Amino acid sequence: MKTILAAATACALGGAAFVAWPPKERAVQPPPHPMAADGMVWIPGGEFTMGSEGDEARPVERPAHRVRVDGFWMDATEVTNAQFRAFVEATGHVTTAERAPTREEIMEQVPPGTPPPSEDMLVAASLVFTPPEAPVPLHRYDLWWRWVPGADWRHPEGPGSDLEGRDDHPVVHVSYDDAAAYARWAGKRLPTEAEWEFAARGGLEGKRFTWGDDAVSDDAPRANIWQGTFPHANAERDGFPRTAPVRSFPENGYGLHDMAGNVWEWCSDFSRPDTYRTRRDDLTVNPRGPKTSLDPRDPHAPKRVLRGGSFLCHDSYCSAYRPSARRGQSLDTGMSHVGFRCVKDPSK
Ligand SMILES: [Ca+2]
Ligand SMILES: [Ca+2]
Repeated sequence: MKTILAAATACALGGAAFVAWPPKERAVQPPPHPMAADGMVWIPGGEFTMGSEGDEARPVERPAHRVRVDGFWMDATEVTNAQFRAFVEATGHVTTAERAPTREEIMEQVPPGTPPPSEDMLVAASLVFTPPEAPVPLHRYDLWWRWVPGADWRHPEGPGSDLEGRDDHPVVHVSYDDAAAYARWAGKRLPTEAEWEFAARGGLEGKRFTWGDDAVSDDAPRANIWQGTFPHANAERDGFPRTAPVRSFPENGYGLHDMAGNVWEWCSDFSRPDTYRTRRDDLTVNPRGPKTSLDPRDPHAPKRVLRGGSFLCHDSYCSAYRPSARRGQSLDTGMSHVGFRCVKDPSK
């Protein structure tokens, strides 16, 4: 739901898996595609181990299991503010965060008997990361997520902020519906989480991170994540306290940037904690996720999967920049660290 409750799920996650390098499929010539020059790269498809049995892996990442995905095109970067602006100017799209929710919309996503929201909740708003001044308990996400009226993709930190100098930063404060609308307009679609994870691994088999097994180091950042002590003291050793321009960090083995960190990315699968446990076959082919979502802690809000972690991830807190890390997010919730990228099927 478009509420602070959605932030509750905060970060979390763990990793490992594999794919031979170079993958055999790499030898296959990518099919011709009119969008190939539009910032997309060819992901050859193949088999890999999805999920993780590693020490950092959360229950939702287990069990690791074999999956095969067909080849597809994928945006080399997260969708930028400039790209999203072109979509809005062409279509007149108004994002979820720019519309005031109705009382009925909110009541649909809370347990029966919940008191109706107050009038001040019925305004256009979004959740903005607002660091506390001192250490706080790490389960108190409500101490660093603030419901800010007027926060939206054009105003990432709320009224008074803008996109000056941020055309090449990833768009944020986009709901699943906004991301899906952009994808349709662009003639693309959102990735399945199997496609996303296969692509994030970049052809590396069984590695903890998109770059291999080398540990995350505050002194040598490999992605736009958090350095220092979360959530009050960001050492900013990577140079970016919030979003970074896309392509600021090295690409992975498939030519993709920021599959670890910067902003979380929407996938098309509904989110359930038992998704992997229901996969009985030795090889699951092109999985598209469950038919409905389930979050036992928040059962009334439909959720889809987010991948990749964000500029708020640190190994002391969530390590969600691992390629197996996954989290559910309610469809109508945008946040200041959530964006997306698109994929496209090869031309027949
Ligand atoms: Ca950073
Ligand atoms: Ca990302």
